[in-house]
Amino acid sequence: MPRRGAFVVIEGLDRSGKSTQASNLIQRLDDAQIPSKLIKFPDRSTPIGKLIDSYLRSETEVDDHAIHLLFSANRWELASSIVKDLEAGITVLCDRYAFSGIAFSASKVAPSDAPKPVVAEGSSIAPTHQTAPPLLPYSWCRSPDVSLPAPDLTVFLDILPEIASKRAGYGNERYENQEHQERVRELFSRISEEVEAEGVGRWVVLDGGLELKEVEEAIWREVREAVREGVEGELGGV
Ligand code: T5A
Ligand code: NA
Repeated sequence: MPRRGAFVVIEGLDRSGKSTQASNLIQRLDDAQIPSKLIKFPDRSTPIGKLIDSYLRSETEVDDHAIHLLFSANRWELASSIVKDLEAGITVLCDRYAFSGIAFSASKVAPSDAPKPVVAEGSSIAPTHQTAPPLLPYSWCRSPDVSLPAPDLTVFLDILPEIASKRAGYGNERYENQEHQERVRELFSRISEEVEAEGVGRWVVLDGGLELKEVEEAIWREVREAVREGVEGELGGV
């Protein structure tokens, strides 16, 4: 039986550079003659993925619970082929995964509940912001992805929403506004703590605001390591 491949996930806010870095990384793995495959979630090519695509472009309205379950189902559609590839010795690189699923859904608030400054007009006191209640409970958002194959390494490209918002193509899709992205960033931080506590692979935070080449080098250092380590261990579950 061949040594299994490493399961590597790239996560981050919208426009943090995930897809750019994922394709550079596949090239590097190729050059290093490490058999690898790139997948991306949402996979917009399947029937479920087409519905998700239409939702993200705001062409279709879907209940928040239902769309969350569809994002998860879109991962389950590919779960057995991910395991098969890993067992065949292929390193699987995944552009977004279950962590995006949790962070983007659990950060939703009703439009009317978006935080507003709470201070009387004309006051000299700096405004504070009320924390709006989430639309979907965090634990509910986690459950549909439980027991999906767990990554050996998750690279989180950290970027300030304000910087990401200045990058090309920002604002075209549903969640691309700074307030939502701020809440998503906080949730990713909570998820990273849980991943570490539960030992669901390694979670590495890299600065996605650096120059493209610098980010690429930093990712390569981590992935080279994971390719060496990952193949030794058993594949766990999310
Ligand atoms: N979602 C996703 C859920 O709600 N639930 C889920 O379960 C999942 C999986 C679409 C949305 O779906 C949500 C999250 C999202 O809101 P997507 O299809 O991954 O998710 O979105 P995309 O539009 O494909 O990708 P992103 O917007 O996230 O962008 P990327 O891939 O992070 O960024 P990239 O590489 O395309 O780069 C963006 C621009 O920045 C430049 C690039 O050249 C490009 O122009 N750039 C840099 N510029 C300067 N310095 C750097 N270091 C740069 N890196 C990239
Ligand atoms: Na992308």
